[in-house]
Amino acid sequence: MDEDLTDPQLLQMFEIMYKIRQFELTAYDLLGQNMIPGTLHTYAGEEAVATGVCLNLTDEDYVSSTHRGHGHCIAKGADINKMMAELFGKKTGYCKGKGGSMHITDFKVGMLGANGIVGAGIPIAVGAGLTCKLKYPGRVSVAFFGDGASNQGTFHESINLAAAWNLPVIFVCENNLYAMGTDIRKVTANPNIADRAIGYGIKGIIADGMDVLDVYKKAKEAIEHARNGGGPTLLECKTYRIKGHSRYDPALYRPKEEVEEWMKRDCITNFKEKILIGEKHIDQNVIHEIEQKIIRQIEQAVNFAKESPFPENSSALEDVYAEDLK
Ligand SMILES: Cc1ncc(C[n+]2csc(CCOP(=O)(O)OP(=O)(O)O)c2C)c(N)n1
Ligand SMILES: [Mg+2]
Repeated sequence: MDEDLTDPQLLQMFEIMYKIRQFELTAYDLLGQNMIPGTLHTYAGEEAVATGVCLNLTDEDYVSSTHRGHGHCIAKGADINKMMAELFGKKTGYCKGKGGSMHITDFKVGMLGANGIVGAGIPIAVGAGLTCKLKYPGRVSVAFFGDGASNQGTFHESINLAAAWNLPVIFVCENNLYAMGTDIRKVTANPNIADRAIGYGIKGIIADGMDVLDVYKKAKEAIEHARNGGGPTLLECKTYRIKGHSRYDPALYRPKEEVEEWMKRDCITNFKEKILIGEKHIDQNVIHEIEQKIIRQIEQAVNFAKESPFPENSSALEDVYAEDLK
Protein backbone atom coordinates (compact mmCIF):
# COMPACT_ATOMS: atom_id res chain seq x y z
CA MET A 1 0.00 0.00 0.00
CA ASP A 2 1.71 3.21 -1.07
CA GLU A 3 -1.00 5.63 0.04
CA ASP A 4 -0.24 7.62 3.14
CA LEU A 5 -3.60 7.15 4.81
CA THR A 6 -4.24 6.90 8.54
CA ASP A 7 -6.07 3.98 10.11
CA PRO A 8 -9.20 6.11 10.75
CA GLN A 9 -9.22 7.12 7.07
CA LEU A 10 -8.91 3.49 5.98
CA LEU A 11 -11.71 2.50 8.33
CA GLN A 12 -13.85 5.29 6.94
CA MET A 13 -13.33 3.84 3.44
CA PHE A 14 -14.37 0.44 4.71
CA GLU A 15 -17.41 1.85 6.48
CA ILE A 16 -18.71 3.63 3.38
CA MET A 17 -18.21 0.59 1.15
CA TYR A 18 -19.85 -1.67 3.72
CA LYS A 19 -22.77 0.72 4.09
CA ILE A 20 -23.38 0.74 0.33
CA ARG A 21 -23.17 -3.07 0.18
CA GLN A 22 -25.61 -3.57 3.06
CA PHE A 23 -28.01 -0.97 1.72
CA GLU A 24 -27.99 -2.64 -1.69
CA LEU A 25 -28.36 -6.23 -0.54
CA THR A 26 -31.17 -5.20 1.81
CA ALA A 27 -33.00 -3.24 -0.89
CA TYR A 28 -32.55 -6.18 -3.27
CA ASP A 29 -34.22 -8.54 -0.80
CA LEU A 30 -37.01 -6.11 0.04
CA LEU A 31 -37.85 -5.69 -3.61
CA GLY A 32 -38.01 -9.48 -3.90
CA GLN A 33 -40.50 -9.46 -1.03
CA ASN A 34 -42.59 -6.80 -2.84
CA MET A 35 -41.95 -4.30 -0.06
CA ILE A 36 -40.33 -2.01 -2.65
CA PRO A 37 -42.30 -1.34 -5.84
CA GLY A 38 -40.83 -1.14 -9.34
CA THR A 39 -37.27 -2.21 -9.90
CA LEU A 40 -33.79 -1.12 -8.91
CA HIS A 41 -30.21 -1.47 -10.06
CA THR A 42 -27.78 -2.36 -7.32
CA TYR A 43 -24.28 -0.99 -6.99
CA ALA A 44 -23.07 -4.08 -5.08
CA GLY A 45 -19.57 -4.95 -6.29
CA GLU A 46 -18.74 -1.44 -7.50
CA GLU A 47 -18.49 0.26 -4.08
CA ALA A 48 -14.77 1.04 -4.38
CA VAL A 49 -15.45 3.44 -7.25
CA ALA A 50 -17.95 5.82 -5.62
CA THR A 51 -16.10 5.57 -2.30
CA GLY A 52 -12.62 6.21 -3.68
CA VAL A 53 -13.80 9.16 -5.76
CA CYS A 54 -16.16 10.83 -3.27
CA LEU A 55 -13.68 10.74 -0.39
CA ASN A 56 -11.78 13.38 -2.36
CA LEU A 57 -14.85 15.65 -2.54
CA THR A 58 -16.59 18.04 -0.16
CA ASP A 59 -20.31 18.85 0.08
CA GLU A 60 -19.62 21.86 -2.13
CA ASP A 61 -18.45 19.69 -5.02
CA TYR A 62 -21.02 18.19 -7.36
CA VAL A 63 -21.70 14.72 -8.68
CA SER A 64 -24.18 13.54 -11.27
CA SER A 65 -25.28 9.94 -11.20
CA THR A 66 -26.97 7.16 -13.12
CA HIS A 67 -29.75 4.57 -12.88
CA ARG A 68 -27.33 2.68 -10.58
CA GLY A 69 -27.05 5.62 -8.22
CA HIS A 70 -27.44 4.46 -4.61
CA GLY A 71 -23.69 4.06 -4.14
CA HIS A 72 -22.99 7.58 -5.39
CA CYS A 73 -25.64 8.98 -3.02
CA ILE A 74 -24.29 7.17 0.02
CA ALA A 75 -20.65 7.99 -0.77
CA LYS A 76 -21.61 11.65 -1.20
CA GLY A 77 -23.24 11.66 2.23
CA ALA A 78 -26.96 11.30 1.52
CA ASP A 79 -29.34 10.21 4.28
CA ILE A 80 -30.10 6.47 4.05
CA ASN A 81 -33.43 6.87 5.87
CA LYS A 82 -34.70 9.22 3.18
CA MET A 83 -33.21 6.98 0.47
CA MET A 84 -34.89 3.85 1.79
CA ALA A 85 -38.19 5.69 2.27
CA GLU A 86 -37.99 6.84 -1.35
CA LEU A 87 -37.50 3.25 -2.53
CA PHE A 88 -40.61 2.29 -0.55
CA GLY A 89 -42.55 5.14 -2.23
CA LYS A 90 -43.12 6.90 1.10
CA LYS A 91 -43.82 10.55 1.78
CA THR A 92 -40.64 10.91 3.88
CA GLY A 93 -38.44 9.92 0.94
CA TYR A 94 -36.14 12.23 -1.00
CA CYS A 95 -38.76 12.81 -3.70
CA LYS A 96 -41.72 12.52 -1.32
CA GLY A 97 -42.15 8.96 -2.56
CA LYS A 98 -42.89 9.98 -6.13
CA GLY A 99 -39.48 9.48 -7.75
CA GLY A 100 -38.13 6.14 -6.61
CA SER A 101 -34.63 4.71 -6.97
CA MET A 102 -33.67 6.51 -10.17
CA HIS A 103 -34.46 10.08 -9.06
CA ILE A 104 -32.79 10.40 -5.68
CA THR A 105 -31.22 13.84 -5.41
CA ASP A 106 -29.74 15.83 -2.52
CA PHE A 107 -28.48 19.30 -3.41
CA LYS A 108 -27.33 19.85 0.18
CA VAL A 109 -24.51 17.36 -0.33
CA GLY A 110 -23.93 18.21 -4.00
CA MET A 111 -25.72 15.13 -5.32
CA LEU A 112 -27.34 16.39 -8.51
CA GLY A 113 -29.45 13.33 -9.08
CA ALA A 114 -29.69 9.76 -10.19
CA ASN A 115 -30.91 9.49 -13.76
CA GLY A 116 -32.98 6.92 -15.59
CA ILE A 117 -31.76 8.08 -18.99
CA VAL A 118 -28.43 6.51 -19.89
CA GLY A 119 -25.80 9.19 -20.46
CA ALA A 120 -28.06 12.05 -19.32
CA GLY A 121 -26.14 12.79 -16.14
CA ILE A 122 -22.95 13.63 -18.05
CA PRO A 123 -24.03 17.02 -19.49
CA ILE A 124 -25.54 17.90 -16.11
CA ALA A 125 -22.10 17.50 -14.53
CA VAL A 126 -20.60 19.67 -17.25
CA GLY A 127 -23.17 22.38 -16.54
CA ALA A 128 -22.25 22.18 -12.87
CA GLY A 129 -18.59 22.34 -13.89
CA LEU A 130 -19.27 25.59 -15.75
CA THR A 131 -20.92 26.93 -12.59
CA CYS A 132 -17.82 25.96 -10.60
CA LYS A 133 -15.53 27.73 -13.05
CA LEU A 134 -17.59 30.92 -13.29
CA LYS A 135 -18.89 31.25 -9.74
CA TYR A 136 -16.99 28.97 -7.36
CA PRO A 137 -13.37 28.45 -8.46
CA GLY A 138 -11.80 25.54 -6.60
CA ARG A 139 -14.93 23.42 -6.67
CA VAL A 140 -15.20 20.43 -9.01
CA SER A 141 -17.93 18.39 -10.64
CA VAL A 142 -17.90 14.62 -11.21
CA ALA A 143 -19.93 12.70 -13.78
CA PHE A 144 -20.41 9.00 -12.99
CA PHE A 145 -21.55 6.90 -15.95
CA GLY A 146 -21.25 3.38 -17.34
CA ASP A 147 -19.47 1.77 -20.28
CA GLY A 148 -22.81 1.73 -22.11
CA ALA A 149 -23.21 5.46 -21.59
CA SER A 150 -19.76 6.06 -23.01
CA ASN A 151 -21.22 5.18 -26.42
CA GLN A 152 -23.98 7.76 -26.14
CA GLY A 153 -23.66 11.07 -27.96
CA THR A 154 -24.00 12.95 -24.69
CA PHE A 155 -20.67 11.53 -23.51
CA HIS A 156 -18.79 12.79 -26.56
CA GLU A 157 -20.49 16.18 -26.66
CA SER A 158 -19.99 16.74 -22.94
CA ILE A 159 -16.36 15.73 -22.76
CA ASN A 160 -15.52 17.77 -25.84
CA LEU A 161 -17.11 20.91 -24.41
CA ALA A 162 -15.57 20.42 -20.97
CA ALA A 163 -12.14 20.01 -22.57
CA ALA A 164 -12.56 23.01 -24.90
CA TRP A 165 -13.70 25.24 -22.02
CA ASN A 166 -11.20 23.74 -19.55
CA LEU A 167 -13.90 22.95 -16.99
CA PRO A 168 -13.20 21.30 -13.62
CA VAL A 169 -15.05 18.09 -14.47
CA ILE A 170 -13.93 14.53 -13.78
CA PHE A 171 -15.56 11.97 -16.05
CA VAL A 172 -15.68 8.70 -14.13
CA CYS A 173 -16.55 5.76 -16.34
CA GLU A 174 -17.63 2.71 -14.36
CA ASN A 175 -16.71 0.03 -16.85
CA ASN A 176 -18.44 -3.10 -15.57
CA LEU A 177 -18.21 -4.71 -19.03
CA TYR A 178 -21.96 -4.84 -19.62
CA ALA A 179 -24.77 -2.48 -20.57
CA MET A 180 -27.81 -4.54 -19.57
CA GLY A 181 -27.02 -7.77 -21.45
CA THR A 182 -24.71 -6.16 -24.01
CA ASP A 183 -21.08 -7.14 -23.64
CA ILE A 184 -18.92 -4.04 -24.18
CA ARG A 185 -16.42 -6.20 -26.10
CA LYS A 186 -19.08 -6.84 -28.76
CA VAL A 187 -19.90 -3.20 -29.36
CA THR A 188 -16.61 -1.40 -28.73
CA ALA A 189 -13.29 -2.27 -30.39
CA ASN A 190 -10.99 -0.63 -27.84
CA PRO A 191 -11.56 -2.13 -24.38
CA ASN A 192 -10.04 0.95 -22.71
CA ILE A 193 -12.55 3.79 -22.59
CA ALA A 194 -9.82 5.97 -21.05
CA ASP A 195 -7.99 6.00 -24.41
CA ARG A 196 -10.74 8.22 -25.80
CA ALA A 197 -9.41 11.09 -23.71
CA ILE A 198 -6.59 11.67 -26.15
CA GLY A 199 -9.10 12.52 -28.88
CA TYR A 200 -10.37 15.37 -26.75
CA GLY A 201 -6.97 16.65 -25.70
CA ILE A 202 -7.26 15.63 -22.05
CA LYS A 203 -5.70 12.98 -19.83
CA GLY A 204 -7.21 9.49 -19.55
CA ILE A 205 -6.43 7.30 -16.54
CA ILE A 206 -7.35 3.69 -15.77
CA ALA A 207 -7.98 2.64 -12.17
CA ASP A 208 -8.63 -0.79 -10.70
CA GLY A 209 -12.24 -0.30 -9.70
CA MET A 210 -12.04 -3.25 -7.32
CA ASP A 211 -9.33 -1.51 -5.30
CA VAL A 212 -10.52 1.50 -3.32
CA LEU A 213 -6.97 2.70 -2.72
CA ASP A 214 -6.16 2.75 -6.41
CA VAL A 215 -9.38 4.61 -7.21
CA TYR A 216 -8.77 7.04 -4.33
CA LYS A 217 -5.22 7.81 -5.46
CA LYS A 218 -6.06 8.29 -9.13
CA ALA A 219 -9.22 10.26 -8.41
CA LYS A 220 -7.24 12.49 -6.05
CA GLU A 221 -4.77 13.29 -8.82
CA ALA A 222 -7.57 14.10 -11.29
CA ILE A 223 -9.56 16.14 -8.77
CA GLU A 224 -6.57 18.19 -7.62
CA HIS A 225 -5.71 18.85 -11.25
CA ALA A 226 -9.25 20.16 -11.85
CA ARG A 227 -9.32 22.23 -8.64
CA ASN A 228 -6.10 23.91 -9.70
CA GLY A 229 -7.49 24.96 -13.06
CA GLY A 230 -6.00 22.06 -15.06
CA GLY A 231 -9.33 21.04 -16.63
CA PRO A 232 -11.02 17.68 -17.06
CA THR A 233 -9.78 14.11 -16.80
CA LEU A 234 -11.38 10.88 -17.97
CA LEU A 235 -10.98 8.28 -15.23
CA GLU A 236 -12.00 4.77 -16.21
CA CYS A 237 -12.56 2.34 -13.34
CA LYS A 238 -12.60 -1.34 -14.26
CA THR A 239 -15.28 -2.90 -12.14
CA TYR A 240 -17.99 -5.58 -12.04
CA ARG A 241 -21.46 -5.84 -10.60
CA ILE A 242 -22.34 -8.71 -8.27
CA LYS A 243 -25.99 -8.92 -9.29
CA GLY A 244 -27.69 -8.72 -12.66
CA HIS A 245 -28.44 -5.44 -14.39
CA SER A 246 -31.62 -4.91 -12.37
CA ARG A 247 -33.39 -6.87 -9.66
CA TYR A 248 -35.08 -9.24 -12.10
CA ASP A 249 -32.08 -9.99 -14.33
CA PRO A 250 -30.38 -13.33 -13.56
CA ALA A 251 -27.41 -12.20 -15.76
CA LEU A 252 -27.15 -15.50 -17.60
CA TYR A 253 -25.20 -13.77 -20.38
CA ARG A 254 -22.10 -13.57 -18.15
CA PRO A 255 -19.82 -16.63 -18.34
CA LYS A 256 -19.61 -18.47 -15.00
CA GLU A 257 -15.79 -18.40 -15.02
CA GLU A 258 -15.76 -14.66 -15.61
CA VAL A 259 -18.12 -14.05 -12.70
CA GLU A 260 -16.02 -16.28 -10.43
CA GLU A 261 -12.81 -14.47 -11.34
CA TRP A 262 -14.29 -11.08 -10.54
CA MET A 263 -15.92 -12.24 -7.31
CA LYS A 264 -12.46 -13.28 -6.05
CA ARG A 265 -11.51 -9.61 -6.36
CA ASP A 266 -14.38 -8.35 -4.20
CA CYS A 267 -13.49 -4.82 -3.13
CA ILE A 268 -14.76 -5.14 0.44
CA THR A 269 -13.50 -8.60 1.40
CA ASN A 270 -10.06 -7.96 -0.06
CA PHE A 271 -9.69 -4.52 1.48
CA LYS A 272 -10.71 -5.88 4.87
CA GLU A 273 -8.53 -8.99 4.80
CA LYS A 274 -5.48 -7.83 2.88
CA ILE A 275 -5.18 -4.20 3.88
CA LEU A 276 -7.00 -3.58 7.17
CA ILE A 277 -6.11 -6.87 8.85
CA GLY A 278 -3.17 -8.16 6.77
CA GLU A 279 -1.12 -4.99 6.36
CA LYS A 280 -2.35 -2.57 8.98
CA HIS A 281 -3.05 -5.16 11.69
CA ILE A 282 -6.23 -3.38 12.72
CA ASP A 283 -8.08 -5.16 15.52
CA GLN A 284 -10.81 -7.34 14.02
CA ASN A 285 -13.17 -6.27 16.82
CA VAL A 286 -12.95 -2.68 15.60
CA ILE A 287 -13.99 -3.79 12.12
CA HIS A 288 -16.75 -5.98 13.53
CA GLU A 289 -18.14 -3.03 15.49
CA ILE A 290 -18.29 -0.94 12.33
CA GLU A 291 -20.14 -3.73 10.54
CA GLN A 292 -22.63 -4.07 13.39
CA LYS A 293 -23.18 -0.31 13.51
CA ILE A 294 -23.97 -0.24 9.78
CA ILE A 295 -26.30 -3.23 10.02
CA ARG A 296 -28.23 -1.39 12.77
CA GLN A 297 -28.36 1.80 10.67
CA ILE A 298 -29.78 -0.09 7.71
CA GLU A 299 -32.37 -1.78 9.95
CA GLN A 300 -33.37 1.64 11.26
CA ALA A 301 -33.68 2.93 7.70
CA VAL A 302 -35.95 0.02 6.79
CA ASN A 303 -38.11 0.60 9.88
CA PHE A 304 -38.28 4.31 9.11
CA ALA A 305 -39.42 3.49 5.57
CA LYS A 306 -41.96 0.89 6.70
CA GLU A 307 -43.48 3.16 9.33
CA SER A 308 -43.66 6.25 7.10
CA PRO A 309 -46.97 7.11 5.37
CA PHE A 310 -47.56 6.96 1.63
CA PRO A 311 -48.08 10.36 -0.02
CA GLU A 312 -51.70 11.51 -0.28
CA ASN A 313 -53.39 10.98 -3.66
CA SER A 314 -53.98 14.73 -3.79
CA SER A 315 -50.19 15.31 -3.94
CA ALA A 316 -49.86 13.52 -7.30
CA LEU A 317 -49.77 16.78 -9.26
CA GLU A 318 -47.61 18.72 -6.80
CA ASP A 319 -43.89 19.24 -7.58
CA VAL A 320 -44.45 18.36 -11.23
CA TYR A 321 -42.48 21.41 -12.30
CA ALA A 322 -39.22 22.53 -10.74
CA GLU A 323 -40.80 25.75 -9.58
CA ASP A 324 -44.35 26.33 -8.41
CA LEU A 325 -45.82 28.98 -10.73
CA LYS A 326 -48.58 30.10 -8.35
C1 LIG B 1 -31.10 6.66 -23.45
C2 LIG B 1 -31.39 5.31 -22.88
N1 LIG B 1 -31.22 4.22 -23.63
C3 LIG B 1 -31.47 2.98 -23.13
C4 LIG B 1 -31.93 2.85 -21.83
C5 LIG B 1 -32.17 1.48 -21.24
N2 LIG B 1 -31.05 1.15 -20.33
C6 LIG B 1 -31.14 1.34 -19.01
S1 LIG B 1 -29.70 0.97 -18.22
C7 LIG B 1 -28.97 0.52 -19.67
C8 LIG B 1 -27.55 0.02 -19.68
C9 LIG B 1 -26.57 1.03 -19.22
O1 LIG B 1 -25.30 0.44 -19.19
P1 LIG B 1 -24.07 1.18 -18.58
O2 LIG B 1 -24.04 2.59 -19.04
O3 LIG B 1 -22.87 0.36 -18.86
O4 LIG B 1 -24.38 1.20 -17.01
P2 LIG B 1 -24.50 -0.03 -16.02
O5 LIG B 1 -25.94 -0.46 -16.02
O6 LIG B 1 -23.61 -1.10 -16.48
O7 LIG B 1 -24.08 0.54 -14.70
C10 LIG B 1 -29.82 0.67 -20.74
C11 LIG B 1 -29.47 0.36 -22.13
C12 LIG B 1 -32.11 4.03 -21.07
N3 LIG B 1 -32.53 3.97 -19.81
N4 LIG B 1 -31.82 5.23 -21.60
MG1 LIG C 1 -21.99 -1.12 -17.72
